Amino acid sequence: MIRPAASSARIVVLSGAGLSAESGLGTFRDAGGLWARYDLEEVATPQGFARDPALVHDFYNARRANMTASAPNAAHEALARLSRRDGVTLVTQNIDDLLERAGARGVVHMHGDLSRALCHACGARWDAPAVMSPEAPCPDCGAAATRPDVVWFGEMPYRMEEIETALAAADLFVSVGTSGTVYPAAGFAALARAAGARTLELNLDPSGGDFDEVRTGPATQLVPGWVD
Ligand code: BJW
Repeated sequence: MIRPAASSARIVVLSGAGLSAESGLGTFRDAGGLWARYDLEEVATPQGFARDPALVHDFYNARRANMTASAPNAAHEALARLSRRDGVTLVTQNIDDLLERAGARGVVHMHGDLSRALCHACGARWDAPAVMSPEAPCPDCGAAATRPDVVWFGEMPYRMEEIETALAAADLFVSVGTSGTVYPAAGFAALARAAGARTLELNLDPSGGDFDEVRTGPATQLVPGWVD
């Protein structure tokens, strides 16, 4: 059985929407998930944003309000405890701040951060207001091109070099609550395994990915059970 013991000194954890599901934030691809209710081409691509920025802002404003009203769960808290050990890298595809609010250190938000705004024109970043609108000017260049600081399809995920370095050095790779359908994150288990790491999946439903061990169940039970 894989545990985060001394033999697993360098650990990379990749989390997905399943980590925050029990905090009341929707997943994407489960029945009734976000992609059953919204067209991803319209709300999660640069082309969709160019066509209808107000619709995209509505989608993210609603999710920001949900995030603010939600609280970290036992799985976020367990990963926060883990993040205080040396050699641990927490990478998340989630754009919520629940890991940080649980006290996690150094979280790598590869798909961005719902709490931040980005200017599509000049690349400036700042704290997002509760409600963003297409008319709001960038505080740096004045362009009316502000967007949530999140990574859409066709865009380069953030901090890839750092993630690839951590994967190459990992003794253990753990995937928590992600369907493993979106690249490049979907390829991390295979990369870590090719570099010599053991791989473990903690998920409600197995993703069918490249794992030495798979444990099924809700994140709030599996993650504390593995960490502590
Ligand atoms: C529980 C649970 C509980 C539930 N407890 N578990 C072919 C055509 C076109 C494009 C491509 C192509 N092949 C590859 C691509 C590229 C594309 C891609 O992967 N497309 C695929 C869909 C095919 N990727 C990109 O475009 C990315 N960029 C890119 O590749 O750049 C080039 C590059 C290459 C190589 C290196 C570097 C760069 C960008 C992807 C951006 C994704 N953006 C989104 C939306 C923005 C953020 C947001 O709005 O939140 O990110 S899409 C959406 O999916 C979101 C998520 O982060 C991401 C992953 O979803 P996740 O987290 O896995 O959620 P679900 O819902 O899928 O799964 C939930 C899981 O939880 C399930 O397994 C449940 O069982 C589980 N669960 N309850 C435990 N209680």
